[in-house]
Amino acid sequence: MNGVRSWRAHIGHGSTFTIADLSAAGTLVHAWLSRWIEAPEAPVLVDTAPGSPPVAGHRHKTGEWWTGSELEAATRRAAGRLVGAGLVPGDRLLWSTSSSVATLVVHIAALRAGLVVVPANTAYTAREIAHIVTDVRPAGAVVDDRRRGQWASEAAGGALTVFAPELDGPDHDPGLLDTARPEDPALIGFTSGTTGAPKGAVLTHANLLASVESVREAWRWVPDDRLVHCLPVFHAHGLCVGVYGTLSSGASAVLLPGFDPNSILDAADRYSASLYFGVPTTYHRLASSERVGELGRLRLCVSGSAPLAAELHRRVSDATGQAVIERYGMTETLMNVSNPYDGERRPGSVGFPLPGVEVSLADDDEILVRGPNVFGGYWERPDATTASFSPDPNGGRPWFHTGDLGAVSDDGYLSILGRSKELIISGGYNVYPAEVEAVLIGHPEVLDVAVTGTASDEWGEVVTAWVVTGHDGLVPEGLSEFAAERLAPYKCPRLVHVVGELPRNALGKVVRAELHVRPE
Ligand code: MLC
Ligand code: AMP
Repeated sequence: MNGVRSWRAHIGHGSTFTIADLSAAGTLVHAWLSRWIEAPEAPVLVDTAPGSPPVAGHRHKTGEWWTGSELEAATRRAAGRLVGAGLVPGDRLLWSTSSSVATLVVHIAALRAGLVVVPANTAYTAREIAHIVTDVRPAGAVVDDRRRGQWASEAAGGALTVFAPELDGPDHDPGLLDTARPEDPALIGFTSGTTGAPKGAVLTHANLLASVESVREAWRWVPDDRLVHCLPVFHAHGLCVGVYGTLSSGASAVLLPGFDPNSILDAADRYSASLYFGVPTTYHRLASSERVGELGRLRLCVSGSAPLAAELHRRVSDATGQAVIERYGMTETLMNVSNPYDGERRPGSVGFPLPGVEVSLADDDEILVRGPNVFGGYWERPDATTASFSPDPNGGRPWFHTGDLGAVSDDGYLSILGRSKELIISGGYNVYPAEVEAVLIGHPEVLDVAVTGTASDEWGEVVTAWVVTGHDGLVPEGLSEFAAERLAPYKCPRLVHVVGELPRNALGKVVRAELHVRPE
Protein backbone atom coordinates (compact mmCIF):
# COMPACT_ATOMS: atom_id res chain seq x y z
CA MET A 1 0.00 0.00 0.00
CA ASN A 2 1.34 3.40 -0.85
CA GLY A 3 -1.59 5.28 0.56
CA VAL A 4 -3.15 6.68 -2.61
CA ARG A 5 -6.87 7.07 -2.04
CA SER A 6 -9.21 4.57 -3.72
CA TRP A 7 -11.21 5.57 -6.76
CA ARG A 8 -14.33 5.15 -4.64
CA ALA A 9 -13.69 8.62 -3.23
CA HIS A 10 -14.95 9.97 -6.59
CA ILE A 11 -18.37 8.38 -6.36
CA GLY A 12 -21.13 10.88 -5.72
CA HIS A 13 -23.38 10.71 -2.68
CA GLY A 14 -26.44 8.64 -3.64
CA SER A 15 -24.83 7.40 -6.89
CA THR A 16 -25.58 3.79 -7.84
CA PHE A 17 -22.28 3.53 -9.79
CA THR A 18 -20.56 0.13 -9.85
CA ILE A 19 -17.46 -0.99 -11.70
CA ALA A 20 -19.67 -2.90 -14.14
CA ASP A 21 -20.94 0.47 -15.42
CA LEU A 22 -17.56 1.08 -17.05
CA SER A 23 -18.25 -1.63 -19.61
CA ALA A 24 -22.05 -1.95 -19.55
CA ALA A 25 -22.65 -0.29 -22.94
CA GLY A 26 -20.15 -2.68 -24.61
CA THR A 27 -18.67 -0.17 -27.04
CA LEU A 28 -18.54 3.60 -27.25
CA VAL A 29 -20.71 3.56 -30.35
CA HIS A 30 -23.43 1.64 -28.52
CA ALA A 31 -23.30 4.16 -25.69
CA TRP A 32 -23.79 7.00 -28.20
CA LEU A 33 -26.55 5.26 -30.14
CA SER A 34 -28.58 4.71 -26.98
CA ARG A 35 -28.27 8.42 -26.16
CA TRP A 36 -29.48 9.34 -29.63
CA ILE A 37 -32.44 6.96 -29.33
CA GLU A 38 -33.35 8.24 -25.84
CA ALA A 39 -33.27 11.90 -26.85
CA PRO A 40 -33.40 12.12 -30.66
CA GLU A 41 -34.15 15.86 -30.70
CA ALA A 42 -31.54 16.91 -28.15
CA PRO A 43 -28.81 19.24 -29.51
CA VAL A 44 -25.41 17.54 -29.51
CA LEU A 45 -22.85 19.38 -31.65
CA VAL A 46 -22.57 22.77 -33.28
CA ASP A 47 -19.92 24.34 -35.50
CA THR A 48 -19.04 27.96 -34.82
CA ALA A 49 -16.23 28.51 -37.32
CA PRO A 50 -17.30 30.27 -40.51
CA GLY A 51 -16.51 28.02 -43.45
CA SER A 52 -16.72 24.76 -41.51
CA PRO A 53 -16.89 21.90 -44.02
CA PRO A 54 -20.38 20.58 -44.81
CA VAL A 55 -21.40 17.18 -43.50
CA ALA A 56 -21.63 14.58 -46.28
CA GLY A 57 -25.04 14.85 -47.91
CA HIS A 58 -26.50 17.36 -45.38
CA ARG A 59 -27.22 21.07 -45.48
CA HIS A 60 -26.73 22.36 -41.93
CA LYS A 61 -25.29 25.83 -41.62
CA THR A 62 -22.58 26.95 -39.22
CA GLY A 63 -24.31 27.77 -35.93
CA GLU A 64 -27.14 25.27 -36.48
CA TRP A 65 -27.25 22.45 -33.91
CA TRP A 66 -26.97 18.79 -34.84
CA THR A 67 -29.40 16.59 -32.92
CA GLY A 68 -28.94 12.95 -31.95
CA SER A 69 -31.22 11.62 -34.67
CA GLU A 70 -29.48 13.77 -37.29
CA LEU A 71 -26.09 12.49 -36.17
CA GLU A 72 -27.32 8.92 -36.39
CA ALA A 73 -28.45 9.49 -39.97
CA ALA A 74 -25.36 11.48 -40.96
CA THR A 75 -22.92 8.95 -39.51
CA ARG A 76 -24.81 6.09 -41.20
CA ARG A 77 -24.57 7.87 -44.53
CA ALA A 78 -20.88 8.67 -44.00
CA ALA A 79 -20.20 5.04 -43.05
CA GLY A 80 -21.83 4.03 -46.35
CA ARG A 81 -19.46 6.29 -48.26
CA LEU A 82 -16.40 4.86 -46.48
CA VAL A 83 -17.59 1.29 -47.07
CA GLY A 84 -18.45 2.19 -50.69
CA ALA A 85 -14.84 3.32 -51.16
CA GLY A 86 -13.74 -0.20 -50.24
CA LEU A 87 -12.81 0.18 -46.56
CA VAL A 88 -13.47 -2.91 -44.44
CA PRO A 89 -13.49 -3.54 -40.67
CA GLY A 90 -10.00 -3.49 -39.19
CA ASP A 91 -8.67 -1.13 -41.88
CA ARG A 92 -6.82 1.86 -40.48
CA LEU A 93 -8.05 5.33 -41.38
CA LEU A 94 -5.58 8.19 -40.96
CA TRP A 95 -7.56 11.15 -39.63
CA SER A 96 -5.88 14.56 -39.59
CA THR A 97 -8.20 17.53 -39.60
CA SER A 98 -9.12 20.56 -37.56
CA SER A 99 -12.25 20.42 -35.44
CA SER A 100 -15.67 20.41 -37.14
CA VAL A 101 -18.94 18.51 -37.01
CA ALA A 102 -18.16 17.09 -40.48
CA THR A 103 -14.91 15.53 -39.37
CA LEU A 104 -16.50 14.13 -36.20
CA VAL A 105 -19.26 12.61 -38.32
CA VAL A 106 -16.60 10.82 -40.37
CA HIS A 107 -14.83 9.73 -37.19
CA ILE A 108 -18.00 8.28 -35.67
CA ALA A 109 -18.90 6.69 -39.02
CA ALA A 110 -15.49 5.01 -39.12
CA LEU A 111 -16.00 3.54 -35.66
CA ARG A 112 -19.51 2.41 -36.64
CA ALA A 113 -18.01 0.65 -39.67
CA GLY A 114 -15.36 -1.08 -37.53
CA LEU A 115 -12.41 0.91 -38.90
CA VAL A 116 -9.48 1.82 -36.69
CA VAL A 117 -8.98 5.59 -36.57
CA VAL A 118 -5.41 6.93 -36.46
CA PRO A 119 -5.44 10.61 -35.48
CA ALA A 120 -2.54 12.79 -36.62
CA ASN A 121 -1.71 16.38 -35.73
CA THR A 122 -2.54 18.84 -38.53
CA ALA A 123 0.81 20.56 -37.89
CA TYR A 124 2.81 17.50 -38.97
CA THR A 125 5.25 17.80 -41.84
CA ALA A 126 5.64 15.28 -44.68
CA ARG A 127 8.26 13.41 -42.64
CA GLU A 128 5.99 13.01 -39.60
CA ILE A 129 2.99 11.91 -41.68
CA ALA A 130 5.15 9.42 -43.58
CA HIS A 131 6.30 7.82 -40.34
CA ILE A 132 2.72 7.12 -39.26
CA VAL A 133 1.58 5.96 -42.69
CA THR A 134 4.51 3.58 -43.09
CA ASP A 135 3.88 2.21 -39.63
CA VAL A 136 0.13 1.55 -39.69
CA ARG A 137 -0.46 1.19 -43.47
CA PRO A 138 -3.85 2.92 -43.56
CA ALA A 139 -6.36 2.12 -46.30
CA GLY A 140 -7.73 5.67 -46.23
CA ALA A 141 -6.91 9.17 -45.03
CA VAL A 142 -9.26 11.99 -44.03
CA VAL A 143 -7.51 15.36 -44.33
CA ASP A 144 -8.56 18.97 -44.72
CA ASP A 145 -5.39 20.01 -46.53
CA ARG A 146 -4.51 18.60 -49.94
CA ARG A 147 -0.82 18.62 -49.23
CA ARG A 148 -1.26 16.34 -46.24
CA GLY A 149 -3.32 13.99 -48.42
CA GLN A 150 -0.54 13.97 -50.98
CA TRP A 151 2.12 13.23 -48.36
CA ALA A 152 0.04 10.36 -46.99
CA SER A 153 -0.59 9.00 -50.45
CA GLU A 154 3.08 9.21 -51.44
CA ALA A 155 4.14 7.45 -48.23
CA ALA A 156 1.61 4.70 -48.96
CA GLY A 157 2.84 4.30 -52.52
CA GLY A 158 -0.60 5.34 -53.74
CA ALA A 159 -2.32 2.46 -51.90
CA LEU A 160 -4.60 4.76 -49.92
CA THR A 161 -7.86 6.60 -50.62
CA VAL A 162 -7.80 10.26 -49.62
CA PHE A 163 -11.04 11.86 -48.40
CA ALA A 164 -11.95 15.39 -47.39
CA PRO A 165 -14.20 15.64 -44.29
CA GLU A 166 -17.14 16.20 -46.69
CA LEU A 167 -16.61 12.65 -48.05
CA ASP A 168 -17.64 13.64 -51.53
CA GLY A 169 -18.93 10.74 -53.55
CA PRO A 170 -21.99 8.60 -54.09
CA ASP A 171 -24.07 7.18 -51.26
CA HIS A 172 -23.68 3.48 -50.66
CA ASP A 173 -25.43 0.91 -48.46
CA PRO A 174 -23.23 0.68 -45.36
CA GLY A 175 -24.35 -2.89 -44.65
CA LEU A 176 -24.33 -4.02 -41.04
CA LEU A 177 -22.95 -1.29 -38.75
CA ASP A 178 -22.00 -1.19 -35.07
CA THR A 179 -20.70 -4.74 -34.95
CA ALA A 180 -17.25 -4.00 -33.48
CA ARG A 181 -16.70 -5.90 -30.24
CA PRO A 182 -15.42 -4.30 -27.04
CA GLU A 183 -12.02 -5.97 -27.47
CA ASP A 184 -11.57 -4.74 -31.05
CA PRO A 185 -9.14 -1.87 -31.73
CA ALA A 186 -10.85 1.48 -32.26
CA LEU A 187 -8.05 4.03 -32.15
CA ILE A 188 -4.26 4.11 -32.59
CA GLY A 189 -2.78 7.13 -30.82
CA PHE A 190 0.83 7.99 -31.68
CA THR A 191 3.12 8.70 -28.76
CA SER A 192 6.71 7.84 -27.89
CA GLY A 193 5.84 6.07 -24.67
CA THR A 194 8.73 6.12 -22.26
CA THR A 195 11.46 5.83 -24.91
CA GLY A 196 12.15 5.54 -28.62
CA ALA A 197 10.46 6.59 -31.83
CA PRO A 198 6.76 7.49 -31.96
CA LYS A 199 4.68 4.34 -31.86
CA GLY A 200 0.97 3.63 -31.98
CA ALA A 201 -0.88 2.89 -28.76
CA VAL A 202 -3.76 0.60 -29.71
CA LEU A 203 -6.90 1.44 -27.76
CA THR A 204 -9.92 -0.83 -27.88
CA HIS A 205 -13.56 0.20 -27.84
CA ALA A 206 -13.65 -1.11 -24.24
CA ASN A 207 -10.66 1.06 -23.18
CA LEU A 208 -12.25 4.19 -24.63
CA LEU A 209 -15.62 3.44 -23.08
CA ALA A 210 -14.18 2.69 -19.62
CA SER A 211 -12.24 5.94 -19.55
CA VAL A 212 -15.19 8.05 -20.62
CA GLU A 213 -17.58 6.39 -18.19
CA SER A 214 -15.20 6.97 -15.31
CA VAL A 215 -14.82 10.70 -15.94
CA ARG A 216 -18.55 10.97 -16.55
CA GLU A 217 -19.18 9.64 -13.05
CA ALA A 218 -16.34 11.57 -11.39
CA TRP A 219 -17.19 14.94 -12.93
CA ARG A 220 -20.99 14.42 -12.72
CA TRP A 221 -21.30 14.95 -16.49
CA VAL A 222 -25.03 15.08 -17.33
CA PRO A 223 -27.16 15.65 -20.45
CA ASP A 224 -27.74 19.31 -19.50
CA ASP A 225 -24.01 20.01 -19.66
CA ARG A 226 -22.56 21.98 -22.54
CA LEU A 227 -18.82 22.02 -23.26
CA VAL A 228 -16.91 24.86 -24.87
CA HIS A 229 -14.65 22.67 -27.00
CA CYS A 230 -11.53 24.38 -28.36
CA LEU A 231 -8.85 21.70 -28.09
CA PRO A 232 -7.54 19.86 -31.13
CA VAL A 233 -9.57 16.75 -31.89
CA PHE A 234 -6.53 14.67 -32.89
CA HIS A 235 -5.24 14.10 -29.34
CA ALA A 236 -6.64 12.27 -26.34
CA HIS A 237 -7.71 15.38 -24.45
CA GLY A 238 -9.92 16.94 -27.13
CA LEU A 239 -11.08 13.64 -28.61
CA CYS A 240 -11.33 10.94 -25.97
CA VAL A 241 -12.39 13.27 -23.15
CA GLY A 242 -14.03 16.25 -24.87
CA VAL A 243 -15.84 14.64 -27.79
CA TYR A 244 -16.39 11.09 -26.53
CA GLY A 245 -17.42 12.35 -23.08
CA THR A 246 -19.98 14.71 -24.59
CA LEU A 247 -21.51 12.00 -26.77
CA SER A 248 -21.55 9.36 -24.03
CA SER A 249 -23.16 11.73 -21.52
CA GLY A 250 -25.91 12.74 -23.93
CA ALA A 251 -24.61 16.28 -23.44
CA SER A 252 -23.65 18.93 -26.02
CA ALA A 253 -20.51 20.68 -27.25
CA VAL A 254 -19.84 23.95 -29.02
CA LEU A 255 -16.91 23.44 -31.42
CA LEU A 256 -14.35 26.22 -31.73
CA PRO A 257 -11.50 25.90 -34.23
CA GLY A 258 -8.84 26.92 -31.72
CA PHE A 259 -8.13 28.80 -28.52
CA ASP A 260 -8.58 32.49 -27.96
CA PRO A 261 -9.78 33.84 -24.59
CA ASN A 262 -12.45 36.13 -26.06
CA SER A 263 -13.92 33.47 -28.33
CA ILE A 264 -14.09 30.99 -25.47
CA LEU A 265 -15.81 33.42 -23.15
CA ASP A 266 -18.16 34.70 -25.89
CA ALA A 267 -19.15 31.12 -26.77
CA ALA A 268 -19.64 30.22 -23.10
CA ASP A 269 -21.99 33.16 -22.74
CA ARG A 270 -23.84 32.84 -26.03
CA TYR A 271 -24.45 29.10 -25.72
CA SER A 272 -24.91 29.04 -21.91
CA ALA A 273 -22.08 26.54 -21.54
CA SER A 274 -21.34 24.72 -18.30
CA LEU A 275 -17.95 23.11 -18.99
CA TYR A 276 -14.53 24.22 -20.18
CA PHE A 277 -11.52 21.88 -20.66
CA GLY A 278 -8.08 23.33 -21.27
CA VAL A 279 -4.33 22.85 -20.89
CA PRO A 280 -2.20 24.98 -18.53
CA THR A 281 -1.18 27.31 -21.40
CA THR A 282 -4.82 28.16 -22.11
CA TYR A 283 -5.47 28.83 -18.40
CA HIS A 284 -2.39 31.03 -18.35
CA ARG A 285 -3.81 33.07 -21.24
CA LEU A 286 -7.29 33.18 -19.67
CA ALA A 287 -5.81 34.35 -16.37
CA SER A 288 -4.24 37.29 -18.22
CA SER A 289 -7.58 38.31 -19.75
CA GLU A 290 -9.64 41.08 -18.15
CA ARG A 291 -12.66 38.85 -18.65
CA VAL A 292 -11.31 35.87 -16.69
CA GLY A 293 -14.02 36.32 -14.03
CA GLU A 294 -16.60 35.09 -16.56
CA LEU A 295 -15.22 31.57 -16.16
CA GLY A 296 -16.86 31.63 -12.74
CA ARG A 297 -20.27 31.16 -14.40
CA LEU A 298 -19.39 27.66 -15.55
CA ARG A 299 -20.21 24.54 -13.56
CA LEU A 300 -16.76 23.03 -14.05
CA CYS A 301 -13.33 23.82 -15.50
CA VAL A 302 -10.81 21.02 -16.02
CA SER A 303 -7.08 21.19 -16.79
CA GLY A 304 -4.81 18.40 -17.99
CA SER A 305 -2.10 17.20 -20.40
CA ALA A 306 0.67 19.06 -18.56
CA PRO A 307 1.35 20.21 -14.99
CA LEU A 308 -0.83 23.12 -13.87
CA ALA A 309 1.37 25.27 -11.64
CA ALA A 310 -0.15 25.62 -8.16
CA GLU A 311 0.32 29.38 -8.45
CA LEU A 312 -1.70 29.52 -11.68
CA HIS A 313 -4.40 27.32 -10.13
CA ARG A 314 -4.71 29.81 -7.27
CA ARG A 315 -4.69 32.80 -9.60
CA VAL A 316 -7.62 31.36 -11.54
CA SER A 317 -9.48 30.50 -8.31
CA ASP A 318 -8.98 33.99 -6.92
CA ALA A 319 -10.18 35.64 -10.11
CA THR A 320 -13.15 33.39 -10.80
CA GLY A 321 -14.17 31.56 -7.62
CA GLN A 322 -13.70 28.48 -9.78
CA ALA A 323 -11.39 25.75 -8.42
CA VAL A 324 -10.12 24.08 -11.59
CA ILE A 325 -10.08 20.28 -11.48
CA GLU A 326 -6.62 19.12 -12.50
CA ARG A 327 -6.45 15.60 -13.87
CA TYR A 328 -3.73 13.35 -15.23
CA GLY A 329 -3.88 11.17 -18.33
CA MET A 330 -1.90 9.69 -21.18
CA THR A 331 -2.54 8.44 -24.68
CA GLU A 332 -1.89 4.83 -23.60
CA THR A 333 -4.20 4.93 -20.60
CA LEU A 334 -6.55 7.84 -21.25
CA MET A 335 -7.66 9.36 -17.97
CA ASN A 336 -6.08 7.99 -14.79
CA VAL A 337 -6.31 10.37 -11.89
CA SER A 338 -8.37 13.46 -11.08
CA ASN A 339 -9.05 15.89 -8.31
CA PRO A 340 -12.50 15.33 -6.86
CA TYR A 341 -15.72 17.00 -7.84
CA ASP A 342 -16.78 17.05 -4.19
CA GLY A 343 -13.98 17.76 -1.78
CA GLU A 344 -10.72 19.63 -2.00
CA ARG A 345 -9.33 20.34 -5.49
CA ARG A 346 -5.76 20.69 -4.41
CA PRO A 347 -3.39 22.98 -6.33
CA GLY A 348 -0.25 21.13 -7.41
CA SER A 349 -1.89 17.71 -7.09
CA VAL A 350 -3.78 15.55 -9.58
CA GLY A 351 -6.01 13.95 -6.95
CA PHE A 352 -6.81 10.26 -6.81
CA PRO A 353 -7.47 7.42 -9.26
CA LEU A 354 -10.59 7.70 -11.39
CA PRO A 355 -13.32 5.06 -11.04
CA GLY A 356 -11.95 1.63 -11.97
CA VAL A 357 -8.30 2.77 -12.08
CA GLU A 358 -5.59 1.59 -9.71
CA VAL A 359 -2.39 3.54 -9.12
CA SER A 360 0.76 2.39 -7.42
CA LEU A 361 4.24 3.84 -7.00
CA ALA A 362 7.27 1.70 -7.90
CA ASP A 363 10.40 1.74 -5.73
CA ASP A 364 11.86 4.52 -7.86
CA ASP A 365 8.58 6.51 -7.50
CA GLU A 366 7.46 5.82 -11.07
CA ILE A 367 3.68 5.92 -11.31
CA LEU A 368 2.18 2.57 -12.34
CA VAL A 369 -1.45 2.26 -13.42
CA ARG A 370 -3.86 -0.47 -14.35
CA GLY A 371 -7.53 -0.70 -15.12
CA PRO A 372 -10.00 -1.24 -17.96
CA ASN A 373 -8.89 2.09 -19.48
CA VAL A 374 -5.29 0.95 -20.02
CA PHE A 375 -4.33 -0.08 -23.58
CA GLY A 376 -3.13 -3.60 -24.38
CA GLY A 377 0.01 -2.68 -26.31
CA TYR A 378 1.79 -0.75 -29.05
CA TRP A 379 1.03 -1.41 -32.71
CA GLU A 380 3.41 -4.11 -33.99
CA ARG A 381 5.94 -3.40 -31.20
CA PRO A 382 5.83 -6.49 -28.96
CA ASP A 383 9.17 -5.61 -27.34
CA ALA A 384 8.10 -2.08 -26.44
CA THR A 385 4.82 -3.47 -25.11
CA THR A 386 6.57 -6.04 -22.92
CA ALA A 387 8.96 -3.39 -21.63
CA SER A 388 6.07 -1.11 -20.62
CA PHE A 389 4.25 -3.53 -18.35
CA SER A 390 5.15 -5.38 -15.12
CA PRO A 391 3.28 -8.56 -14.39
CA ASP A 392 1.28 -8.74 -11.17
CA PRO A 393 2.75 -11.51 -8.99
CA ASN A 394 -0.79 -12.34 -7.86
CA GLY A 395 -2.01 -12.91 -11.39
CA GLY A 396 -4.01 -9.69 -11.67
CA ARG A 397 -3.86 -7.21 -14.52
CA PRO A 398 -0.29 -6.12 -15.32
CA TRP A 399 0.84 -2.64 -14.29
CA PHE A 400 1.63 -0.07 -16.97
CA HIS A 401 4.77 2.03 -16.46
CA THR A 402 3.87 5.65 -17.12
CA GLY A 403 7.38 7.14 -17.07
CA ASP A 404 6.01 9.82 -14.71
CA LEU A 405 7.26 10.17 -11.14
CA GLY A 406 4.86 10.74 -8.29
CA ALA A 407 4.42 11.19 -4.57
CA VAL A 408 1.37 10.59 -2.39
CA SER A 409 0.40 12.91 0.45
CA ASP A 410 -0.61 11.60 3.86
CA ASP A 411 -4.24 11.98 2.93
CA GLY A 412 -3.93 10.09 -0.35
CA TYR A 413 -3.53 12.81 -3.02
CA LEU A 414 -1.11 12.06 -5.89
CA SER A 415 1.29 14.71 -7.14
CA ILE A 416 3.40 14.44 -10.27
CA LEU A 417 6.97 15.25 -9.35
CA GLY A 418 8.62 14.85 -12.71
CA ARG A 419 9.33 12.31 -15.41
CA SER A 420 11.72 9.45 -15.81
CA LYS A 421 11.04 9.51 -19.57
CA GLU A 422 12.66 12.11 -21.75
CA LEU A 423 9.74 14.29 -22.69
CA ILE A 424 9.16 18.01 -23.10
CA ILE A 425 5.58 19.28 -22.84
CA SER A 426 5.05 22.57 -24.63
CA GLY A 427 1.56 24.05 -24.47
CA GLY A 428 0.15 20.56 -23.84
CA TYR A 429 1.90 19.04 -26.87
CA ASN A 430 4.52 16.37 -26.32
CA VAL A 431 7.96 16.77 -27.81
CA TYR A 432 10.50 13.96 -27.66
CA PRO A 433 14.08 15.26 -27.47
CA ALA A 434 15.42 12.24 -29.38
CA GLU A 435 13.21 12.99 -32.39
CA VAL A 436 14.28 16.65 -32.53
CA GLU A 437 17.95 15.71 -32.03
CA ALA A 438 17.76 13.16 -34.86
CA VAL A 439 16.51 15.89 -37.18
CA LEU A 440 18.98 18.62 -36.12
CA ILE A 441 22.03 16.38 -36.39
CA GLY A 442 21.17 16.08 -40.09
CA HIS A 443 22.08 19.75 -40.59
CA PRO A 444 25.54 19.85 -42.21
CA GLU A 445 26.96 22.30 -39.66
CA VAL A 446 25.69 20.56 -36.54
CA LEU A 447 28.35 18.26 -35.10
CA ASP A 448 26.54 17.29 -31.92
CA VAL A 449 23.21 18.23 -30.37
CA ALA A 450 21.03 17.76 -27.31
CA VAL A 451 17.49 19.00 -26.80
CA THR A 452 15.97 19.97 -23.46
CA GLY A 453 12.96 21.89 -22.14
CA THR A 454 13.38 25.35 -20.60
CA ALA A 455 10.75 26.35 -18.03
CA SER A 456 8.23 28.90 -19.29
CA ASP A 457 5.26 30.43 -17.47
CA GLU A 458 3.13 30.44 -20.61
CA TRP A 459 4.15 27.21 -22.38
CA GLY A 460 5.21 25.10 -19.41
CA GLU A 461 8.41 24.29 -21.26
CA VAL A 462 9.95 25.56 -24.47
CA VAL A 463 12.02 23.38 -26.75
CA THR A 464 15.70 24.26 -26.45
CA ALA A 465 18.59 23.00 -28.58
CA TRP A 466 22.22 22.85 -27.47
CA VAL A 467 24.40 22.53 -30.54
CA VAL A 468 28.06 21.97 -31.14
CA THR A 469 29.20 23.46 -34.45
CA GLY A 470 32.35 23.97 -36.44
CA HIS A 471 32.39 27.71 -35.75
CA ASP A 472 32.37 28.86 -32.16
CA GLY A 473 29.38 30.82 -30.95
CA LEU A 474 27.39 31.09 -34.17
CA VAL A 475 24.02 29.45 -34.69
CA PRO A 476 24.31 27.46 -37.96
CA GLU A 477 22.80 29.26 -40.89
CA GLY A 478 19.36 28.11 -41.89
CA LEU A 479 18.95 25.89 -38.81
CA SER A 480 15.42 27.06 -38.07
CA GLU A 481 14.29 26.60 -41.69
CA PHE A 482 15.93 23.17 -41.69
CA ALA A 483 13.96 22.22 -38.55
CA ALA A 484 10.71 23.74 -39.82
CA GLU A 485 10.78 21.62 -42.98
CA ARG A 486 11.00 18.44 -40.96
CA LEU A 487 9.23 19.10 -37.64
CA ALA A 488 5.80 20.42 -36.66
CA PRO A 489 6.14 24.05 -35.44
CA TYR A 490 5.63 23.15 -31.77
CA LYS A 491 8.65 20.76 -31.93
CA CYS A 492 11.01 23.35 -33.45
CA PRO A 493 13.53 24.78 -30.97
CA ARG A 494 12.60 28.27 -29.79
CA LEU A 495 15.95 28.67 -28.05
CA VAL A 496 19.27 27.60 -29.54
CA HIS A 497 22.53 27.68 -27.58
CA VAL A 498 25.85 27.02 -29.25
CA VAL A 499 28.27 25.20 -26.92
CA GLY A 500 31.83 23.93 -27.22
CA GLU A 501 30.86 20.40 -26.24
CA LEU A 502 28.01 18.52 -24.57
CA PRO A 503 28.38 17.15 -21.04
CA ARG A 504 28.45 13.36 -21.31
CA ASN A 505 28.73 10.65 -18.67
CA ALA A 506 31.08 7.67 -18.75
CA LEU A 507 28.65 5.80 -20.99
CA GLY A 508 28.63 8.64 -23.50
CA LYS A 509 25.07 9.68 -22.65
CA VAL A 510 24.35 13.41 -22.51
CA VAL A 511 23.80 14.64 -18.96
CA ARG A 512 20.78 16.82 -19.61
CA ALA A 513 20.65 18.15 -16.06
CA GLU A 514 23.88 20.03 -16.75
CA LEU A 515 22.40 21.79 -19.75
CA HIS A 516 20.96 25.01 -18.45
CA VAL A 517 21.86 28.60 -18.93
CA ARG A 518 24.31 29.63 -16.23
CA PRO A 519 23.72 33.00 -14.63
CA GLU A 520 26.22 35.57 -15.97
C1 MLC B 1 1.26 26.45 -31.23
N1 MLC B 1 2.57 26.78 -31.33
C2 MLC B 1 3.25 26.17 -30.36
C3 MLC B 1 2.30 25.40 -29.67
N2 MLC B 1 1.08 25.60 -30.23
N3 MLC B 1 4.55 26.19 -30.01
C4 MLC B 1 4.92 25.44 -28.98
N4 MLC B 1 4.06 24.67 -28.28
C5 MLC B 1 2.75 24.62 -28.61
N5 MLC B 1 1.89 23.86 -27.93
C6 MLC B 1 3.23 27.68 -32.25
C7 MLC B 1 2.42 28.07 -33.45
O1 MLC B 1 2.68 27.16 -34.49
C8 MLC B 1 2.94 29.46 -33.74
O2 MLC B 1 4.17 29.34 -34.39
C9 MLC B 1 3.25 30.02 -32.37
O3 MLC B 1 3.41 28.87 -31.53
C10 MLC B 1 2.19 30.91 -31.76
O4 MLC B 1 0.97 30.30 -31.91
P1 MLC B 1 -0.29 30.74 -31.06
O5 MLC B 1 -1.32 31.26 -32.00
O6 MLC B 1 0.12 31.56 -29.90
O7 MLC B 1 -0.68 29.33 -30.51
P2 MLC B 1 -2.08 28.72 -30.55
O8 MLC B 1 -2.44 28.33 -31.93
O9 MLC B 1 -2.99 29.65 -29.80
O10 MLC B 1 -1.88 27.35 -29.77
C11 MLC B 1 -1.57 27.33 -28.42
C12 MLC B 1 -2.44 26.25 -27.74
C13 MLC B 1 -2.23 24.94 -28.55
C14 MLC B 1 -1.98 26.11 -26.33
C15 MLC B 1 -3.91 26.63 -27.78
O11 MLC B 1 -0.87 24.59 -28.54
C16 MLC B 1 -3.09 23.81 -28.04
O12 MLC B 1 -4.26 23.66 -28.41
N6 MLC B 1 -2.53 22.96 -27.15
C17 MLC B 1 -3.27 21.83 -26.62
C18 MLC B 1 -2.61 20.56 -26.99
C19 MLC B 1 -3.45 19.34 -26.56
O13 MLC B 1 -4.61 19.25 -26.79
N7 MLC B 1 -2.78 18.40 -25.91
C20 MLC B 1 -3.39 17.19 -25.44
C21 MLC B 1 -2.53 15.99 -25.75
S1 MLC B 1 -3.33 14.54 -25.04
P3 MLC B 1 4.66 30.40 -35.48
O14 MLC B 1 5.99 29.87 -35.86
O15 MLC B 1 3.63 30.34 -36.55
O16 MLC B 1 4.72 31.73 -34.76
C22 MLC B 1 -2.46 14.25 -23.61
C23 MLC B 1 -3.07 13.32 -22.63
C24 MLC B 1 -3.78 14.10 -21.58
O17 MLC B 1 -1.49 14.86 -23.35
O18 MLC B 1 -3.54 13.90 -20.38
O19 MLC B 1 -4.58 14.93 -21.96
P1 AMP C 1 0.69 11.91 -24.09
O1 AMP C 1 1.79 10.98 -24.36
O2 AMP C 1 0.54 12.98 -25.11
O3 AMP C 1 -0.55 11.21 -23.87
O4 AMP C 1 1.06 12.71 -22.77
C1 AMP C 1 0.97 12.12 -21.53
C2 AMP C 1 1.87 12.79 -20.56
O5 AMP C 1 1.42 14.10 -20.25
C3 AMP C 1 1.88 12.09 -19.23
O6 AMP C 1 2.68 10.92 -19.21
C4 AMP C 1 2.39 13.17 -18.31
O7 AMP C 1 3.80 13.26 -18.39
C5 AMP C 1 1.76 14.41 -18.91
N1 AMP C 1 0.58 14.86 -18.17
C6 AMP C 1 -0.72 14.71 -18.48
N2 AMP C 1 -1.51 15.30 -17.54
C7 AMP C 1 -0.68 15.83 -16.62
C8 AMP C 1 -0.86 16.57 -15.42
N3 AMP C 1 -2.05 16.93 -14.99
N4 AMP C 1 0.24 16.91 -14.73
C9 AMP C 1 1.48 16.60 -15.16
N5 AMP C 1 1.73 15.91 -16.29
C10 AMP C 1 0.65 15.54 -17.02
